Amino acid sequence: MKIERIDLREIHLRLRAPFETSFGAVQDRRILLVEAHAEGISGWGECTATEGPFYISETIDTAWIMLRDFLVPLMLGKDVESARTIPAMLAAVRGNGMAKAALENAVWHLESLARGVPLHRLVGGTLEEIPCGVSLGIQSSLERLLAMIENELAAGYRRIKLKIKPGKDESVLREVRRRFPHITLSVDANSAYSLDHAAHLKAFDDFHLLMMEQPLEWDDIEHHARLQAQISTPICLDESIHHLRGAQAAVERGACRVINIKLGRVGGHTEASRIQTWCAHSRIPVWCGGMIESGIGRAHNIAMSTQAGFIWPGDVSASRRYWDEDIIEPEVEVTARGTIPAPQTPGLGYEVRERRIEQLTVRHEMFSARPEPVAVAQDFLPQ
Ligand code: OSB
Ligand code: MG
Repeated sequence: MKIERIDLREIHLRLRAPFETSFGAVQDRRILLVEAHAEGISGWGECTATEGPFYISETIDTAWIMLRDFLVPLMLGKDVESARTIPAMLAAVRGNGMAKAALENAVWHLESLARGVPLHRLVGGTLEEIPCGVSLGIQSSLERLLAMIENELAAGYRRIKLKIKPGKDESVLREVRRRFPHITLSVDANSAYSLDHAAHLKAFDDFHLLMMEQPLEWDDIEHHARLQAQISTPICLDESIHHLRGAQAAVERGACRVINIKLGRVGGHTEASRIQTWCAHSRIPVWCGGMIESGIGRAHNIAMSTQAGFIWPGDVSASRRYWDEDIIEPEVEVTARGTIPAPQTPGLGYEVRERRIEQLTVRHEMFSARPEPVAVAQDFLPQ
């Protein structure tokens, strides 16, 4: 497939309710979409960078610049036999995994359409359906949080994850556990604590959490290893993991017992697959994290999660939990058993609603491969 054209678009999409983590709240999402064209068809990827550099260092605007000035030029006009070769083509650019993933994943989608197979099969997925959990933002009232949990359990979700930060943690967890003694419960701190809080975090052992996600610094391995040695709750790393080598180092150092794989953070389907394969071999559970994606990112997450290493429920949930109207058709729905069936049609398994995307677009740049120099052109030069 020769990559003939790449489009970058920014759309604005409003969440049904604000989503609050330890690093801030968001309601109006700015989402960067990448569309890659070849042979008369196109594939879509979503950049999962947030509006500000508060989760990891990338933002939607840094990703746009990286794509425009460095990554798109490396791909345009290139003949790509398989999307799996893309990380090597982009290797000269350091970091910027979310920008790279948006581009690589668009080509994975394109390739799945060209080959006429579902994307999840192309990336190596074997599961017929994926187990789903929900991530609940920090709430101003405990009553409200308890009602939300009740509601998500009734909808069938298999794991509840609560966002926490200092002051919004132990007392909340105690009440949630009192009300729901047996549910599968986890917490995510998004780096809100330091090793000085070790004794405080040790007290969470009493809550029998499935895991504690990224309690310490966003780029750390060592402090997490020291914390894990003191607590019995398994630590799950999110922000700290950017590639297979990092995942191996973290596991071998004892910094975590679980890994959250996010497609954007690890740079795309190719690296995500490598990490899940190694973790499955090493008996490290992995699960798919979310970045409050639109339907395009959500569909890629579903495809990734059908690989056999993804044994714990992920943060991939129904479109309607986030959006009044998604940008794919049908929207992502979750069964009463808390699962999403892997779609069986070629490509993402969901149609991209291009007219709706057009309406939501606030910025659009198009990049075309220069036409091939024509061998006979000199015959037409003036004598
Ligand atoms: O740490 O998992 C996280 C959203 C934004 C930034 C970081 C995180 C999250 C979530 C969202 O937890 C989960 C979802 O998309 O449902
Ligand atoms: Mg997280």
